[in-house]
Amino acid sequence: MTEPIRYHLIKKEKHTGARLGELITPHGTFPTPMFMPVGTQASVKSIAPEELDEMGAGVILANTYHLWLRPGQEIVKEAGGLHKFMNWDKGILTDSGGFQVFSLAKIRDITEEGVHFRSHLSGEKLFLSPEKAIEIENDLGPDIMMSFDECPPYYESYDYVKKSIERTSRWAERGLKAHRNPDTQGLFGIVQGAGFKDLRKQSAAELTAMDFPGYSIGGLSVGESKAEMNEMLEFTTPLLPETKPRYLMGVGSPDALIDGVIRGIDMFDCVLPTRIARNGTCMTSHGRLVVKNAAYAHDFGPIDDNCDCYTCRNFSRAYVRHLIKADETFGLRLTSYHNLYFLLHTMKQVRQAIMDDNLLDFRAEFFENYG
Ligand code: PRF
Ligand code: ZN
Repeated sequence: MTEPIRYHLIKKEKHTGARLGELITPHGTFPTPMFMPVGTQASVKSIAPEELDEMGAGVILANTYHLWLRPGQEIVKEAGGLHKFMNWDKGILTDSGGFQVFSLAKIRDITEEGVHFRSHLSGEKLFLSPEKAIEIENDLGPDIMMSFDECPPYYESYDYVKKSIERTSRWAERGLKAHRNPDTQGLFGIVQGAGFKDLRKQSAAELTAMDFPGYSIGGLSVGESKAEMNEMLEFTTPLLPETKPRYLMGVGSPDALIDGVIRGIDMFDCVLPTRIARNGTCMTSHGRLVVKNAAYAHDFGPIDDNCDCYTCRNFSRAYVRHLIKADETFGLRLTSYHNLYFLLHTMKQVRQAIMDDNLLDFRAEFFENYG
């Protein structure tokens, strides 16, 4: 079998667990560590594919759950798959829907077979199983697909989490069997285990035995402290094979990205940069800036004086603030563009710091400025 997804480790940073590498996919190669912008409904909200390309996003994320409900995977398949449907010819990764069902849908019943729930759109009764999630992901056609998992709350009981990870392992196995395109789409396993190290270890052992082309770490950034997340990462990444990519799901604050990279993570995704952008908040080299605030009404400088993105090169804080206050959609386009550019650019600096073996110095300087 030819592996659709290959990870190439270029070098390890001297003083940390950070890895510089690249991920080779059927739709191009992207450098790692990488942040993946989220395009839940086959669109990174307000940003065109051409713009994602120019800011250096080699891979984006879409959601099985949302696209299954609307427009339905049959329509995406009829279009020739997600890449053609949305006119994006670089990497695409889809989440399996499990996490979205748990966070969005109502009245759910988790059984060995799968999850019963009601659509958050229509209220209709639906059922998602490992086989169904994989069938939808096969139809959507991303380069990387996620296994169907359960993400238990971080402070759930030991007994529940143990049952949950064992079921997630059985679901991963069922997903592997149901996967129809293993030569063109890489399926990742998802390590769970909440805050229990021995369960994280068991989950990693069961999943790595199934030999996935990549591994995600799920169940983090769900309400625990940053220190707890970092401790769990430090424990978990060494349990994963060196030769495969490691993806930390749903993490997107710049400080957490850097701390994840230091602990051996290669890929991240999060709605954070685009979500806060729509609400008038920017990530900058001096920390978060609420450009919507009255303080910027007369400020004709750029959002971030260290940023050379389209927004910062051409528009002032006062103008962007005005657009957002006036509900002009161009305003949220400008802040979304800047925030994505900022994270992608930060990751580029992180890769350079790994190359130069000075990631800890980079971290210290970044944290001092970011606050
Ligand atoms: N599982 C899946 N998707 C996810 C998560 C998870 O645990 C998280 C947790 N941070 C975000 N997205 N399938
Ligand atoms: Zn900018």
